[in-house]
Amino acid sequence: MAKRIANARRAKPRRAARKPIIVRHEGNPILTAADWPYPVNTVFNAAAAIVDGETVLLVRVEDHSGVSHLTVARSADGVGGWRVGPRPALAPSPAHPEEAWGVEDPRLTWLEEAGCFAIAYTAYSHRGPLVALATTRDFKTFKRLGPALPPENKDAALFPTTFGGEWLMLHRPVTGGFGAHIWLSRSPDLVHWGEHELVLQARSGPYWDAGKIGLSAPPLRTNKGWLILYHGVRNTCSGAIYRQGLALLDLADPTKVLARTGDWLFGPEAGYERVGDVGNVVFCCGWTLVDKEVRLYYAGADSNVCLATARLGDLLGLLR
Ligand code: BMA
Repeated sequence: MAKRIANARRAKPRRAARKPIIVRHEGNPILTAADWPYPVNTVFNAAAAIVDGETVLLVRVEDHSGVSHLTVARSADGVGGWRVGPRPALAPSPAHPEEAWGVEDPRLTWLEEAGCFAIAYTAYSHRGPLVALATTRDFKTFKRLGPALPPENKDAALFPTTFGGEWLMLHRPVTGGFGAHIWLSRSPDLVHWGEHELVLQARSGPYWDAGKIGLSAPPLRTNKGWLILYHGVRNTCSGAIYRQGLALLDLADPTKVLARTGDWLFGPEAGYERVGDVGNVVFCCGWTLVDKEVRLYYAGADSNVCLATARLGDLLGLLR
């Protein structure tokens, strides 16, 4: 007995404190409505890309009617010195009734074979949100390809390359009574989509991603597979909590899930993530890769644009 107590009292060797994998930028939020050259309610859920060495964000902007459009913001270092466009870049068009209630949550992918960016966005129609596509080369002119998938569907992004001559897109249909999961569809021409396959499912029970899941940032090609950032929603008595997690899809066949994090990667902690128009939300639509550093552009509480960084190797390490 005495020996057991002595053993219990023996000081355990201290483990060095683990460095956090996700590091929030100390200047967060990096963009708010106060940075906008015209009056708006909130700016959030931005797509991101590196264009000619600059970081370009396509930011969702909610006006004072509640309807959203997209505006371009550029920065030389992706952190500060943002130059915000003087007017909306992609706003609901009367020629596109599917956008009647707004243009939301864009994801950008550089299409290698087509030599242009694809924007997958949520077009909010009178009869629900759907997935629409547009392309651009310069973020000044945009070519709409129209609705790709009918309501209710959101959280879509394209892969940068074709697979056997077909474009692939991840997206998140909502199936009444059967939850909200991530699917993959194929197209020969970016207009006609089919061969739909279920890829990643929401968990059940108490898990952080049990309520519903959806793609966050577009698939990122790594030598281990396609790195997927996705959001998970947990419904609680006081509302939903939106957190972010990771999965890895097979490089040659992205319908195969190679790994998925059990825990969330990051969730609402800071005041600017806890409090806002929709509290307890971290929501990400874009990331960039700069010298093996992944820069996540995400929104806190549907009210701002924030930056967090992580080493690519550390993220992949979570998916072993
Ligand atoms: C989702 C989307 C996002 C939003 C999130 C949290 O369903 O509508 O635009 O950021 O909810 O409110």
